[in-house]
Amino acid sequence: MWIEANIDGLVGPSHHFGGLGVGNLASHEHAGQVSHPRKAALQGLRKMQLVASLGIPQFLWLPPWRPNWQLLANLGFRGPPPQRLAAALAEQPQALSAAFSGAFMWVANAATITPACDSADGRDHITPANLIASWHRAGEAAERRSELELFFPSPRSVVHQPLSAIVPLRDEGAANHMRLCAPAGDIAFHLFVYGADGEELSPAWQFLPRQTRAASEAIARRHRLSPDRVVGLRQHPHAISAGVFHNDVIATSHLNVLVHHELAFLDAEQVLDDLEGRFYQTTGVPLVRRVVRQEEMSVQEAVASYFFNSQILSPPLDRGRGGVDVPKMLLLCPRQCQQSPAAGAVIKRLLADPEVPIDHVEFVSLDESMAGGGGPACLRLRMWTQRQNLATLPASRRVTSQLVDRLGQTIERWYPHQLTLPELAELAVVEQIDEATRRVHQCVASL
Ligand code: SUG
Repeated sequence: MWIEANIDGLVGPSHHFGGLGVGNLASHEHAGQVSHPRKAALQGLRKMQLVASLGIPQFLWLPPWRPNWQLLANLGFRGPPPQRLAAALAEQPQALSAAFSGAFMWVANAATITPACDSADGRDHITPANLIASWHRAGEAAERRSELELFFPSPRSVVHQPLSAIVPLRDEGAANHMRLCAPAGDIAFHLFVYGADGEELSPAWQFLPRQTRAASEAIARRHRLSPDRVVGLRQHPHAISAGVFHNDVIATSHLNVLVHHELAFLDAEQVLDDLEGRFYQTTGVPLVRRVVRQEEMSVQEAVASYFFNSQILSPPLDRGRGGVDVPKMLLLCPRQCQQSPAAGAVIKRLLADPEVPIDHVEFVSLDESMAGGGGPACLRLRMWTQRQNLATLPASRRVTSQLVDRLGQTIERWYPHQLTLPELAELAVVEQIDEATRRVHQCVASL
């Protein structure tokens, strides 16, 4: 029995709105506004606590250190720290924002993960995403390597190098990958979604597509996935222009359930019909695919409400013992969906559909993350493990009520209440960010 575990990225103390998300409308809209790192981290922690409280294995990754002095040095900003920071702010504010980036919280972009049961060599394969489309994210792969190796030790797993940092191989990780499988978890199909083939550019593009076909195909090859279980899908250019910078902004999936917008993919109906047939033949269970039509919810509304960035979760059935009702599947939506009549109608339709196993919905408040374009699903990376191997995953990163309490107190005490980009050039703020990072690392190490 293979089960899904979630790893969430803890928001760091330098969380701010730099406006650097390529094709990401929320990021652009909030650029330069006042951020609230403490609130952001507590909101993310509460989401992890909720998922853990359902009996779903929930882990977290800690924030890397900020600022990234190496990045500033590479860009030629040298000298004593105050001078370096002031020069970056004056001459290239994007560089200052990138050096203090808190975007690592969105770990759905950290890597593409495929479990051992899917690979020809019987090992888990992990490709850290190179994230080369944006200023502030390209350094994350190196920073996350030790956390990845902690969760995926050799020789059971292979943590590959990120794909080469070249334009045709733009890769943004699990946000553009969907693993569909039977509820037992071991027979799977992989959907890779990309916005461009490779090096081509088009004058029709409003925004640079962040994932390429060349990158997705390389990942499928190096992960040794069976080609007859891999499906490539092109993102609809209309969706990218409307602010769908990752597939998880327009499609969501879990086990044998796939919900997507009709404008998520280009010319994919035949491929997806075919997939439904093959999925049933191979797994013996139907692929429950539901399409949201444009008249039901426009792409603009999907981007505004972030409905498709909801997480679908399966609480373990043994929680039902003792008379507690357990939902078959739960939909964890951003609270913005409550303000969207279109999202409300789609949720109602899914709950009423007897073939869709989702029978419960919860709303979470993640406003600070949402303002940077990150909903519930962006904050988590899924991994699959055999139930009996769960105990071998790093206990220090497991979200328990004790960890939540202690981390909550640490965040309350040490994280900045609010931040703006110019404040990041102040030495006192830099020291506070450094101290807060040290405190959360110490807090987790001490448990
Ligand atoms: O890469 N936002 C992130 C949001 C990532 C969301 N992830 C998924 N969809 N899986 C991004 O655009 C904002 C940073 C800023 O505003 O400067 C940012 O990086």
